[in-house]
Amino acid sequence: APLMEIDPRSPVPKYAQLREILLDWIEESRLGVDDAVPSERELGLTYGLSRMTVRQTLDQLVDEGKLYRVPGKGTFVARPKIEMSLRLASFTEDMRARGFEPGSQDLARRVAPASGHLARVLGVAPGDPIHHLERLRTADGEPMAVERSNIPLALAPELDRHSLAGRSLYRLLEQEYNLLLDSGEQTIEAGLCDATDAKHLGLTAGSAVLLLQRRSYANGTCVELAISTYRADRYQLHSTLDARR
Ligand code: 16G
Repeated sequence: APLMEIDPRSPVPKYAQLREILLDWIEESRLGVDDAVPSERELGLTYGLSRMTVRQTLDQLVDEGKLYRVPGKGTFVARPKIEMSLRLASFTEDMRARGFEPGSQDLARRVAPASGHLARVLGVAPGDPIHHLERLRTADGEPMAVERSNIPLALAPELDRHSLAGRSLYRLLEQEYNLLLDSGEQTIEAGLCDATDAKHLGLTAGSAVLLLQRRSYANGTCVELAISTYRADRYQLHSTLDARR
């Protein structure tokens, strides 16, 4: 393929033209994941651009998560983000389907009485005992999300007796308690990672994250309220859009 050039007469700003060029390199695999992008100086010389312009392009691509910087080393091609599943799938199922090895590390487990708010959300009485499970979820050993699950104790007594290390919670609920999750609702919003989750996820506090709240039901009964923090640098949402008829 012919090398793209910067067209000085184009109405498209130069930094945006360079962005297209670099994205082409990535899409055509001329630059692979973790490959170094030529330095600002080199790019400037090759394309006749000022260093300021080149930096603007690189900054933008870093902000978008297409590239990442290593201080003192340079700028590199980032891995493509994982498309977050918008089905009622378990983390384990979802990661396996993508060819990653799912993992789970217990951060905390306890039983505590439901606050008024939690009771309302779960449809139980305030003060009813609730399992709180806090887990770090990994894909091929890499931290991806912190998931906090709230499950009424009455629905899954002795859940705390079962180890969840390397095990699927949804599977366990199905096998041990006959709770087959069949519907749910979920909100997803942008947020900033707090210091605790940042430590678990290997991020800097204040990094962008996706905050998810999911309520899932088995046969009309709310089984789980999950409040989760997903890495925004590793996940994106994708949906198919049908025109309204
Ligand atoms: C998903 C769920 C989570 C659930 C987990 C069970 C969100 C947004 N989604 O990640 O609520 O606890 O699956 O996964 O948190 P597991 O069966 O692999 O333990």
